[in-house]
Amino acid sequence: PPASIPEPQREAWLKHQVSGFKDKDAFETDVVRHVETTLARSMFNCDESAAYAACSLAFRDRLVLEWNRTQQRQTFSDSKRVYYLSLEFLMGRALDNAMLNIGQKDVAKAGLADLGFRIEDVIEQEHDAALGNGGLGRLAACFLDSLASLNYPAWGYGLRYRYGIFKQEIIDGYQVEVPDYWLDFNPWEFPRHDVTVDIQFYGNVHKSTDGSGKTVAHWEGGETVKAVAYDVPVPGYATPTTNNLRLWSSKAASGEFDFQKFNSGEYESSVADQQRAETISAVLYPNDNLERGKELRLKQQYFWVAASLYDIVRRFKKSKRAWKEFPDQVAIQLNDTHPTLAVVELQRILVDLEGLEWDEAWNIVVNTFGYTNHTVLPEALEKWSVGLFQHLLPRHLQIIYDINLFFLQSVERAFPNDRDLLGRVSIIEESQPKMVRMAFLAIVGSHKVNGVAELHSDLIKTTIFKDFVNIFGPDKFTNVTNGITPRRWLHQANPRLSELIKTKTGGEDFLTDLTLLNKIELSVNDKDFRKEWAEIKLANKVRLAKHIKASTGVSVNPSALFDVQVKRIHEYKRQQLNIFGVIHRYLTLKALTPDERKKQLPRVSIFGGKAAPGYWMAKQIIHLINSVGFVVNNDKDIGDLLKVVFLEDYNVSKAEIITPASDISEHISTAGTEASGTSNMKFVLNGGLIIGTCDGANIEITREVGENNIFLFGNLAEDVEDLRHSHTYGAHTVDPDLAKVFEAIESGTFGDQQDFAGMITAVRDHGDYYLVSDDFHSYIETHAIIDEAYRDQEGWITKCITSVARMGFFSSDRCINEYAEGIWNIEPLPVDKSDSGLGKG
Ligand code: Z2T
Repeated sequence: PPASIPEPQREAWLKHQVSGFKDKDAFETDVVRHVETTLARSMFNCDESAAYAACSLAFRDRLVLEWNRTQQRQTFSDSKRVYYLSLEFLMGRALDNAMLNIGQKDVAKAGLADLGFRIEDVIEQEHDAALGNGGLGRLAACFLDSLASLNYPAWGYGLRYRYGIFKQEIIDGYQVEVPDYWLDFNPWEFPRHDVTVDIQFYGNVHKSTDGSGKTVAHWEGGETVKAVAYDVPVPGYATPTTNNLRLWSSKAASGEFDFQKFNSGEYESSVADQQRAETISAVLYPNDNLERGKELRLKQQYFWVAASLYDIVRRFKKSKRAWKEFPDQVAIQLNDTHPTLAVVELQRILVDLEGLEWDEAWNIVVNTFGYTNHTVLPEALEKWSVGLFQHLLPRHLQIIYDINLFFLQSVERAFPNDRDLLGRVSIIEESQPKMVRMAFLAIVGSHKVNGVAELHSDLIKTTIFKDFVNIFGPDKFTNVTNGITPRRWLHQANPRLSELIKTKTGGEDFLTDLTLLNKIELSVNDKDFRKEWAEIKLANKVRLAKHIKASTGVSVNPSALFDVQVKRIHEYKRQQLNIFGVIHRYLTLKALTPDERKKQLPRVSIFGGKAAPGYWMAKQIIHLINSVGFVVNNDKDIGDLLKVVFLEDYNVSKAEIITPASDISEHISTAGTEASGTSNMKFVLNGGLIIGTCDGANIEITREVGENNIFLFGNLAEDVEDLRHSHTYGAHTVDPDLAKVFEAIESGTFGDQQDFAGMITAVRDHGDYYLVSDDFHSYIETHAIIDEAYRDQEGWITKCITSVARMGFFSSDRCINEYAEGIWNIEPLPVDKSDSGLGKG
């Protein structure tokens, strides 16, 4: 039972309760105290990293107060909570976000200045929390920000990886991976050594009959690993609500190591047990849109899911409600299929451990879960071999077989004599070896399935999940178009633009109601506004130019057109199309006379992104970009007309510098392959235009900003299949301009042509699966149109302002409200802001 302070002593508690910083003095007091006591240093030994540590601890003290209050409020109100299960949370830095969300960055800025520090330098000391690969993980982080900002009772559940996504170094033009050890000093997590769960693996199932003749399954033996909770506070913007992100860390069940083994001389094996346990949460799998079926990955998934469900069920049981009320108290969202075992685990808890009847339990399960699909790429759809399941999770395999049996029986009743259909929708794929199809399990175990942009949601209904739409009816399938948090991606990343917008929208309300952005369209012809707008973009480009110089040594002209493609490197995202286009531009410039060259528009092509360590083609693309940069950037004929840079180690904090500095960004996936994309939204929100295919959220961005304000090109999703077919069975000729690009590469212009042979043969000889050649002409033409549009600076600024004004739809707040209403059935928990211990400024 929780220990409560008796009434007579509570007055003393209230008197000393922590609150927001009254003023910068109060802030400084705390910083100095943390430097001198917590860190045991002094003013003679306080560098920027110590200032960061102390400043973070000072803010953390404030967060914790509201965090505790929020948890109390949510518990007492007994309201329904949503649990967002995600194997990835790409949080980035926490300090700047905490200062802005609490509304006390100004206080910190002034206070740090008094103490001898620039706030920007202090913020930069923080190591990104990079527990994710790309879009899926960053989406989870934006959702946490919106959930807290909108006062929804919500928890995130994830894994506390010791190593997040690797750090990328570029050495001689090649990617080199370096481990990302980020936990050296992390003030944002709170270990809860008292919150642990024992997780079982392997073993056997044995069945017995109870008194009433009912069969009961017992999962016995095997090995046990301990899950330890680490909690991270998630502050909302301009609200006291501070939600919780709970990350699980694995540890040997026996504690440090097994003393019995140790004492009996089995020292090595006792240490080995400990290491094997810790391996589970040791490292994030670095693949984006690819699943390789590794045992350790399945172990991670079960470890995290089982610990989270135990926690959720434990919390529910405290309420003493009937089991059938579980879905009225609990909504669980599956971020892709990674947590799908939760469906099976909850059924196991209810049937095996709590003794519910199968049907009653299953009803609870289905009403609890929602499943979000993030991709249609077949190589990314999770499948696990039945053999691996049998070995690692024998009881879960039995339950999956039962779920499948009852499901197929219901399909058989509704669609008699359709054997093909049964084979197509079976959760077990009858292949060699047999496989468990996790997406099908997630669909059957959830009451709603959603895609992440309109086109994507339509595609899943007509392709990979078509049969399920027939079986369950269309209402089970829905769309929730992704969004991004305007706090981090506008206010934090682009403070000057945020300030300017504030002057036209009447205050900061646009940061919590992004549709208010539409007010700036009234000022599109306001001279001063436009001038200020252009100055801000230039200042952001100057800042990026400095970063480029410092990190690559390349000087770029800030008034050139900045053309940016930063995202994970993947053939479907087509960085190869971009770099082939750059080579085409280079060859075109070279062929001009010096006089003609002078009339050309200067450009900087900026790339960034990580390749999965085992993705050979993606690494070749990185190498080609760097090789082209080396030649082009040192070509005296070219000068400032074209620069090509590859920015090392693209991550959330780099994105905060890059995004506000782009004129054009590239979102050029083969139509139908990018589920949504979210950086497209970030770039437009920051006053950049985009070149893109009719894919993912580009389509809805076009609908919102208008066709005149976006540069679309390329084939449509509906034509992709036929085009691929014609490559294989028709006469496939490479686009003539692209052929010239290949010639240049093959003649050694960018170094040893052997290094890039794979990229060329993929297009020329192996069916050009991603339609690089089919889209090349349209791509080049569209870039020429962009050059012309950019020459008209006034017209360009009009496009940018108009676009930003129309981006309100893409706030993750809108998106979270749609989930809350359409899928989770949860309500915000209102808070009295004056009741909070924090100020607002
Ligand atoms: C990922 O980042 C995405 C999808 C995945 O499917 C896996 C990963 Cl790691 C399993 C991305 C999509 O590619 C992107 O289009 C989308 O915007 C993002 O998820 C968030 O929905």
